[in-house]
Amino acid sequence: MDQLLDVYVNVEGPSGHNSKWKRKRGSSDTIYENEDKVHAVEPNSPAVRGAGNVKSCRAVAVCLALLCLLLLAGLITLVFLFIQAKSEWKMEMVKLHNNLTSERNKLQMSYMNLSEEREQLQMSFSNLSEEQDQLQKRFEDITNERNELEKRLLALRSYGWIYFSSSLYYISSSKKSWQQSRADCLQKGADLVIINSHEEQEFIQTFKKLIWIGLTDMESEGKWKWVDGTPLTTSYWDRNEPNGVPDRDEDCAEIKKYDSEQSWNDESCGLERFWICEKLLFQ
Ligand SMILES: [Ca+2]
Ligand SMILES: [Ca+2]
Ligand SMILES: [Ca+2]
Repeated sequence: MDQLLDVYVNVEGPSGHNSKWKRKRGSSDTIYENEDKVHAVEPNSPAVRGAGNVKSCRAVAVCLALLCLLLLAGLITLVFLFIQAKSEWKMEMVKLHNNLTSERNKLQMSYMNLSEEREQLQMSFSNLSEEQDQLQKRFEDITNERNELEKRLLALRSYGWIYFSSSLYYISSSKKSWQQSRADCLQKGADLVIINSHEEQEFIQTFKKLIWIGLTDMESEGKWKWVDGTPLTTSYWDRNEPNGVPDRDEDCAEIKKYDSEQSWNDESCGLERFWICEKLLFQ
């Protein structure tokens, strides 16, 4: 019997059926007393488990609340960072837009300057082309003139004319008076030679003849003039020349001492001498 009581002591009654359980057992109050004792100290009883569940629920709630706070703080942080990043992005975009606008304006200005320079270069090129055409035409005209002069020179050489220092000279092969000599030159479109330089003086002397030159004082004794009316400035008179006085009537100049630089002599105009005509190429 003691063993049986020990068995009931260790048996847990089904929940909600305490009265039935008590009827079946009905033989011993000791057993029920032990049963109450068992319900008072059982750690796995529903009351104990309910209290534990409440504590667990509270802990879970606290944890969930903390987790929500953390999530909320993280979300706020993310929103703040997003707004800040968006603001910085907008500022960067504005800055980039301003830089692009400035670069575009510079490029437009450079393009305009280059366009103006191109137009100026085109204008200069056109002007240079026109000048080149004019120079080319001028060159062709000068070439034609030179060719024409060469032809005329060749033709004049065939008639006894000689070219020297921008003039043509005709040396006669016969002798005539000073007036007749000059008339012959005028008929040829020239005149008696006028000696303008030392080189021309030396050139005339190379013919080594007694030659009339275009110098006379027949209009006014002692006032020597060239046939073009210009007064005598540089002279090459021989020593003691001119010695024509009124009674000797020497009013025309000739080359006499052609071996000497001072070769001029005044002589009577009626005497016959060779003569030299001079025709300027450029008058
Ligand atoms: Ca001359
Ligand atoms: Ca004289
Ligand atoms: Ca004389």
